[in-house]
Order: sequence, then structure tokens, then C-alpha cells
Amino acid sequence: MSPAVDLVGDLRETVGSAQVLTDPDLTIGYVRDWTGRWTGNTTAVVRPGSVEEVQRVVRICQEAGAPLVPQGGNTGLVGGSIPHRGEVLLSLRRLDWLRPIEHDTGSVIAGAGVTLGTLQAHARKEGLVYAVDLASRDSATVGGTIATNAGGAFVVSRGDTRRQVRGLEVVFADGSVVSTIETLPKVSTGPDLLQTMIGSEGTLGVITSARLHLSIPNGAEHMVMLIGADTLADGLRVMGPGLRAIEFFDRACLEAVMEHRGLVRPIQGDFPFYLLVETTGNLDLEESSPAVVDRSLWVYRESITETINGLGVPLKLDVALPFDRMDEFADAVRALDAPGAIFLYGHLAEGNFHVNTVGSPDPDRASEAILGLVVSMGGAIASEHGIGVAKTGWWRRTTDPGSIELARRVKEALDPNRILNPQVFWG
Ligand code: FAD
Ligand code: S2G
Ligand code: ZN
Repeated sequence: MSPAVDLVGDLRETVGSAQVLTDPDLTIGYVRDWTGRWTGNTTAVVRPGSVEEVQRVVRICQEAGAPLVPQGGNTGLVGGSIPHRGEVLLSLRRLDWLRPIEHDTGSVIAGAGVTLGTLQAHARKEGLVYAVDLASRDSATVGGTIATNAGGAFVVSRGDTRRQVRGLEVVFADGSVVSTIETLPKVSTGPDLLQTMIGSEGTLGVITSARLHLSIPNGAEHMVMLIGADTLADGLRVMGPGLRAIEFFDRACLEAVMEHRGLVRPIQGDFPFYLLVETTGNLDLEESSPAVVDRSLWVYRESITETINGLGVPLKLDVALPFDRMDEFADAVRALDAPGAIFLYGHLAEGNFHVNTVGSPDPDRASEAILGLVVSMGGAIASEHGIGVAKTGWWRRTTDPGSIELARRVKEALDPNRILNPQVFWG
């Protein structure tokens, strides 16, 4: 970065002094990740209130050669949302405006800083549904969920974030802005290059707003059940028509959540796994299957992340396994000599495990062992949380060279000076 530039002064002039934070007591919430595993440092936290201000901030950083990290709700779990080497932290939370719902196109335009919870309430008010739901809904933002292609519990019935994006407005590293927001419901006018932003984790452009699909509820009565299961394969057999969500968690999760939340045991019996199923159809359940029906059962699944965070700083590995390897993987990961408590939970219909360990004396070694196991079983090193800084090495080792080279050429074209979130993917 060229020392001559009074970067912070220029940023203050652009967004107003109140929207530029440098005091560590004020920036700590922006530079520490949600799990507490990473604490970074920043030259300044900058909070623009409009697309024009985002463009000016990016231009100033570009001219000063000052890297920046875009941030939404800072609920990301792979270390990609915080500045690790003094980067400017560009918070998009103030871009929190929402346009009226367009019933004719079945979509809504939202600023990048709108939280998922606010967007869901906006849709619900008019009898519609925004498909993506995460337990981080009160902080996770439109921009962050697009940048990580967030999944959540309803991917099996409504798709991931990618499936909801109908248009984007993006500020690029040179300060230019491109928008596909004002589009008709169906056009075919060349490649939709802004789709590249989905899952780009702040490394290719800054998402400032999005046009998002809204679904019409299917109207049927949703039933929520908790089912005891001896294997995950048992859960796969339950999947059928009318399925809205099928989540799993193991005995360790259930015991920890009951303890943490002071909840009663929700089902008679003790099982290696529990399936939390939301469905509108009749499940293909054997008569004898131990099951209990009650909407409030979601609390047992949604409390897992906060429960584990309460036990200590967790190592979290979001991975996916082929269906026919899931039980074998669960046994193998527990057999690893990675000490510390192990918790297994996730989204069954995508083979998506969230492997969490707490108390491991060597998290990096545990991470290597677990990701090595995933790859040896034909699995994927990330399923919905992205790569961040946690998995850059594994991303390079396990992604085919052609895709890496293509990603490098796109990065070179869009961010030649590597000022956008430089630690992610390429750090
Ligand atoms: P941040 O954490 O602020 O940023 C995430 C990444 O996106 C970073 O790389 C950042 O640089 C980039 N970014 C953020 N905003 C922008 C923007 N406007 N333009 C360009 N890049 C940007 N994730 C799931 O997929 N499924 C779940 O079920 C799920 N459950 C969760 C439950 C809890 C309790 C918690 C704490 C997290 C959970 N997450 C889940 C992870 C997290 O909520 C998601 O990754 C979410 O998409 C992050 O959104 P955010 O706004 O907090 O983004
Ligand atoms: C979930 C949340 C993050 C985690 O609960 O589905 O994506 O790993 C996760 O606890
Ligand atoms: Zn998840």
C-alpha cells in the first residue's frame, strides 16, 4: 500500500467519519469470526450507505493498493469474512433496504445488507416464502448468503441460494458497477456472467443488491417429526414425496443440546442418530419406528451450533459424502485418534455432514485427518459453508487443475491487483 495516501482520511471523507471505525474496541466485532477461531486485524472498518459510496470506497482502496474484505453478517464459518492481514473491512450491513414485493414476477429486490430473517418476514407478510433458511437468519445477509451459496435445511425441497438468485448488482475491483437487477422473468441474451459471483466469497466483486425468487407456499399442512435411527441409511429410506427437510444429528448433539437448553428428552429410547423430518406427505415409516410429532422439535436441531460454541472454540468441518459412505464415514471419523468431543449433524438429503470437534489440542492436525478421510471416501471438502481461509490448501489439492486455472484467469481478469479478499482461495 502506498504510504502517501491518507487512506483513512479519504474513507472518512467518502462515507462520513461515523462510518469509519479504527478503535479496536469498536472493530473487534468485525475482525473476530463467529466461532472465535480466528481474530484478525483491520486498517479500518468502513460502512458505506449506498452503491455509489461502495464504488468510491473500492476506488480509493484500489488506488491506495489497499486490500479489502467485504462483510455481511459475519456469520461465515471458514474465516473468509474477517481481515487477516490488516485489510480494510467493507461492511455491507447498511445496504439494508427492501423494495416492495413484485407478485407478477414472484420476486423482490433486496440490498446486500438485508438479513435473511427480515427478508423472510417481508415475504411472509404477503403470503410468500423465501426458500433459504439458516439458524443464523437474524444476522446472515442477502450478500453473504449469495457469496457463500448458503444451503440450510430446505435445499432438498426448495434449492440452495443459487436457485433463488434472479439478478444481481455488483461493484467490481475497479469501482465499476454491473447490474442484471432490472431483468424480465425469462431472457436469453448471452451468458449471465454475474452468476459467477454466487459462491465467490467476496473475491470477485462486492454484491450490493439482488433480485430474489419468492415461492408460493404449497398450502399443505407440514408435519415435523423426530425419528430415532440406528443408521443414516435408515434416514435415506424415509425420504419420499412431500419431504420438505430431513436433518440428522447424533446422540452427542442431543445430549449436549438437552443439557445446554434444559430440554427434556424428546423421544423414548436411545439411538445413535436422530432424524428431524418436515414433510407434507406420508413418510415411508415402518409401524414400529420410534417417532414423535411436534413443530417445536426444530429447537433440538437449531440449538446445536450455539450449544457447541458454548462448550469451547469448535473446529467445524462442513463436508459432503456419497450416500452409500455416510455411515462408514461416521464410524471412521469417530475412530480417528483426534481427541476432543466429536459432534456429527447436518442435512441428510445432500450427504452434508457438519463435523464439529471441541477441545482438540491440534485443530489443524484434526482438520487434516478428517478432510483426508472425506477425500479418501469420494467426498467433498465443503458442501455449503465455502472455502474461506480454512480450506485453501485442500481446495487447491482437490479441485481439478482445469477448474483452478479457469478460476485463476477469472480472478486475474476481475481483480488483477488482488485487492478483493486476497486470503480466500488464493491466500
Ligand atoms: P459473512 O460471514 O459476512 O461473509 C461470508 C463470505 O461472504 C465472506 O467471504 C465475505 O467476504 C463474503 N461476503 C459477505 N457479504 C458480501 C457481499 N455483499 N459481496 C461479496 N461478498 C460478500 N450456512 C449454511 O450454508 N447453512 C446453514 O444451515 C448455516 N447455519 C448456520 C447457523 C449458525 C448459527 C451460524 C453462526 C452460521 C450458519 N451458517 C450456515 C453459516 C453462515 O450463516 C453462512 O455462510 C452465511 O451465508 C453467511 O452470511 P453472512 O452475511 O454472515 O456473511
Ligand atoms: C447447520 C451451522 C454451522 C455449524 O447447523 O446446518 O450449517 O457447523 C450448520 O454449526
Ligand atoms: Zn448446515
